[in-house]
Amino acid sequence: MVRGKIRGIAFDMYGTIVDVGSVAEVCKEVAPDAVAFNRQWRAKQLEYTFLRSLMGKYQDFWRVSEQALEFTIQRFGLQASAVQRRRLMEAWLHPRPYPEVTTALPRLKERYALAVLSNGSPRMLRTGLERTRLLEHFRWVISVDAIRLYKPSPRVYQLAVIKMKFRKEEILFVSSNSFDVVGAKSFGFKVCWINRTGAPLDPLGPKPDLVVRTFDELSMALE
Ligand code: LAC
Repeated sequence: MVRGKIRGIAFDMYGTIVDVGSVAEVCKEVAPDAVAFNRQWRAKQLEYTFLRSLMGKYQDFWRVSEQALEFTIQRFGLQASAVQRRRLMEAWLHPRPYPEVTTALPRLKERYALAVLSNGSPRMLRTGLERTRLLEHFRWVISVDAIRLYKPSPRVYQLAVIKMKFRKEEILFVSSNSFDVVGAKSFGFKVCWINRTGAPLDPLGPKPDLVVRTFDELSMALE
């Protein structure tokens, strides 16, 4: 149970609303083990966000993803043409929502003001949400690009407080990414961890208020 009044819900995008695993389908074009390739690509993408924030050398999530792709191609000893690289990158503009998300969001929208708070660049977020027809459910689409820092910097979560104009205790932050859950809880949000796979939580900080497997379970827990 989440205690206290919640007025708004801010969702992480990649891995939470949309399935990062869907990018693996395009990876089949260049990599024999597309799942391993995609996993490495995603891990490097996140690692580069942490490194760039620490170094104070921000580049947007599209560029970071391109650099992570470059590393991954080399790490796997693969060849990829410019056209194949472009197709791989464009998979981030055609994300696939988790199945229950499309029906759960309209229900949540009836009771709460909804936002996306993501590392994604404004173009990636807008295109992805338009193509999945999810854009209409969100009152705010907030990209870290506005402050040129990545999650889990507290300044990213503060950005949502500024845009949504609720107190941080009135915002429920929802993410499937463990580092994001810990970061948001450490900042002071109420937090729900969407743990679809039964993964362990990174033991770095405070625990989430709520742990569920799907958006449907989240919706039920808030009733
Ligand atoms: C995001 C990353 C964490 O959407 O997936 O912010």
